Amino acid sequence: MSLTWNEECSPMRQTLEDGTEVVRTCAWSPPGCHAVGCGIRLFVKDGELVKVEGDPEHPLTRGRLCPRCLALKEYVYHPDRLIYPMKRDRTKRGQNAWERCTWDEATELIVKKTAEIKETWGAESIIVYSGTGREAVRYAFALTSQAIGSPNHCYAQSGWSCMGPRQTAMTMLLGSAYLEYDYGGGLPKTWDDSAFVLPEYVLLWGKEPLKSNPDGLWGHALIELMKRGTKLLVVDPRRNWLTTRSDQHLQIRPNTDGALALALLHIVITEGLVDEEFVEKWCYGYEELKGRVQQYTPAWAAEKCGIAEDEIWALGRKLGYNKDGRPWGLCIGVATDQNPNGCQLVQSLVSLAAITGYLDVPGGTVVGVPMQFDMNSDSPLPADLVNKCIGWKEYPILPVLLNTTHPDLTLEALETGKPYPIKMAWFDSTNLLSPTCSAQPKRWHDALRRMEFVVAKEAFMTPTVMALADVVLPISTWAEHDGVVMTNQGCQMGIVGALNKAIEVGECKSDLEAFIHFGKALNPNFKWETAQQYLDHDMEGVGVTWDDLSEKVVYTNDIGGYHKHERGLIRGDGEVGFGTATGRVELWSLGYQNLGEDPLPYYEDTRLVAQRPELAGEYPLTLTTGARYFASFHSEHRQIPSLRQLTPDPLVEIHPDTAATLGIKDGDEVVIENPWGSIKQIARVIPTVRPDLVSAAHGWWFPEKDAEEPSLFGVWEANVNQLIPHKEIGKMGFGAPYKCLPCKVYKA
Ligand SMILES: Nc1nc2c(c(=O)[nH]1)N[C@H]1C(S)=C(S)[C@@H](COP(=O)(O)OP(=O)(O)OC[C@H]3O[C@@H](n4cnc5c(=O)[nH]c(N)nc54)[C@H](O)[C@@H]3O)O[C@H]1N2
Ligand SMILES: Nc1nc2c(c(=O)[nH]1)N[C@H]1C(S)=C(S)[C@@H](COP(=O)(O)OP(=O)(O)OC[C@H]3O[C@@H](n4cnc5c(=O)[nH]c(N)nc54)[C@H](O)[C@@H]3O)O[C@H]1N2
Ligand SMILES: [Mo]
Repeated sequence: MSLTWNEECSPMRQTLEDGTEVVRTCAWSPPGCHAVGCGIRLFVKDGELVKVEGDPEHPLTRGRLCPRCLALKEYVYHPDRLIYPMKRDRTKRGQNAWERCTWDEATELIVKKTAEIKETWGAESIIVYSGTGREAVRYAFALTSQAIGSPNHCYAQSGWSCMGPRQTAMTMLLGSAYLEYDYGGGLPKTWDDSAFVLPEYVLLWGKEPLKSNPDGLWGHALIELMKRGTKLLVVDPRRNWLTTRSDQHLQIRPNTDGALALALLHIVITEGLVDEEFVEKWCYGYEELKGRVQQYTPAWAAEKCGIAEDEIWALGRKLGYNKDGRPWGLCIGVATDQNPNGCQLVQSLVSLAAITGYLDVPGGTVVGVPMQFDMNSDSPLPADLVNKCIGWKEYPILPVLLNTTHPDLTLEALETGKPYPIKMAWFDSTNLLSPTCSAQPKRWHDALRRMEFVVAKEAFMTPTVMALADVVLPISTWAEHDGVVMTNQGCQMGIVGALNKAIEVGECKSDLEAFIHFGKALNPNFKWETAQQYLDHDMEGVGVTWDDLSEKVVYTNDIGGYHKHERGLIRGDGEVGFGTATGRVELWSLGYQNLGEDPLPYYEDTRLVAQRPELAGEYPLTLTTGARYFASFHSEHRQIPSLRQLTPDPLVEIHPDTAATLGIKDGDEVVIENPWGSIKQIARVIPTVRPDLVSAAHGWWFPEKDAEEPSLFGVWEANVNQLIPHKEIGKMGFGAPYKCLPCKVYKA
């Protein structure tokens, strides 16, 4: 690995003639975003943030910014922002009965209650909940084990349906961290670097990176490649800006992806479009895979996916190995996770990238190296306590991969008190009652209301905090604290950036500062003194100090370059090969077999309907949920005026023909209903969705509505996760049907 930086860049802090200070920094959270670390210039006058601009000197983002960063000022100084700690009597949960308190009072209360609960019920009766890859997540594991001393850290999305399936297939088949298409992210000159090869194609599957910049991938890089000639191949049941500019768009029925992926393997294998040398040298189980995919013909998949067979043949042939051609890169999104067949779908896609020979070559699919920093190791807990983590017995993949509880089994433990009673919750970056990190949010609500004690760290009063918390602690935005951001949380760290503190607001603390604060207060053996010390330790793996990073603002990092398997950079033991038992890409997966799964990929029809054929008549439409919007990050930003104005309502997209049959017009309020729930959203009649599909928004609550129970800011009105069943997941415990539900829609 080697880090580089541009020596000609402006200094981190500069003062303009009128006294305005300009601070160069990188963005993360709050407000929420994934770890891209876009380059920022903050303009500060007399201690107040006056302007936010993109930093033209950032090697990747080069001055471009999305509307959420541009609206930061509205967020920082919003009158509803939480800027002091507050507490509330337990009997008044759900009521607006908050009292301002000091950090000292809040800390004293938390220390006392935590000690009581640990003493009576054991440390395992405390669960820390966090959401998606915000900055909090980096410290939440440490908060759980090092400060609180509990083994139970929970990401509450049913079936761990974000990264669970993707990371399973990547780890089991390759023993690597995250895979991403190559845009030259870690090269000093990115896509214009001489070491980079322009991909012929990017296969974009269930991902819309322009809006989502997901998992630390800067979405706009795709446009740079397209400008230079890369063609897009897209698999998505909806049309969008990218699909209309693609070489091929396969607008399949939702959640038939697994069938399509198997048919693509069928094509490249039966037509001899594989890289024989790579397969021979680096793959395990090719003959078995070949045998398995014979049955999955393009004709069979065309029927399942509701598209023409020719389209599948054409796509398969473009993805085949071509020794005289340029590579293609794999770019897969959360839609590949959010179904019970997700582990099999991603297994097929990783196999496809491997056997066509474009794994870890310039312009192909970059293999992630295991992380260089420590996010959840360093746990001081004894093994017998760690092994109490909820769901580890039932789903042994959890300790191997994620070190968290199983989300669905966590809800069951809250409800039943089995395997042991759960008494305390700590919300550390999730608003799970709003339709985000939950399925069946009313069940979570009812179960969590029974906790003895609840702490939350938040930026705004949310439905979750209003309903459940006894103490809420204010957190600082990325403009208000020092920190580190590494693209893809360190799994594909092409960029390592500094968060440089520019302003201060109220009594807010960063997640890192709060971790250090509570570590010292709760654990007599806590080993960190200051945030700076922790950041320095965090940077050891990349070989610089925090001060150095802060001053340089951003480094590019070659993450070990290409062909890492040939150079001993993937395996923990430094040997060549992949990080699997056989040292090869396990197309026939020993890992899957050990975990009770079929070692080869297979296809299952959407179980919800296949096992309940009676549903098909009553609920004729398929519901997909949660496609991202520019103006919000999950449940955040609903109170930010310039962003809310871009998307004022929860919208459900319906095809004009379907809408006409149902007597629905654009802008009508409609009911979306299935056997698990019924909600209302606003119809957006638009030809971008398939006629058999409706696409509903997630993350909606209404900060302008009544805050108290039972309204909770109107959180139940448009709450699409009420329509998602509990524990309808894959065999290894991952993948739930967030993007493939039966439903009906009618005018409200
Ligand atoms: N129906 C449906 N539901 C979905 C999805 C879908 O596609 N469809 N997508 C799912 C996916 S992929 C995910 S990952 C989950 C995400 O779900 P979550 O990550 O749980 O999202 P939020 O509920 O928005 O919770 C985040 C809360 O943390 C606060 N916050 C923001 N930044 C920080 C920070 O840095 N520190 C702290 N302490 N707090 C912070 C915010 O104010 C907000 O209230 O949602 C899932 N929910
Ligand atoms: N602005 C913004 N950015 C975000 C977030 C946010 O809330 N707002 N959330 C963050 C999080 S946690 C995540 S996980 C990422 C997710 O970001 P992405 O991985 O880009 O995923 P989505 O935007 O949910 O959906 C991408 C596409 O999947 C399609 N899709 C729906 N159902 C199916 C299906 O069955 N098959 C296929 N092939 N495609 C389908 C949708 O039509 C949509 O175009 O975004 C992150 N970034
Ligand atoms: Mo996610």
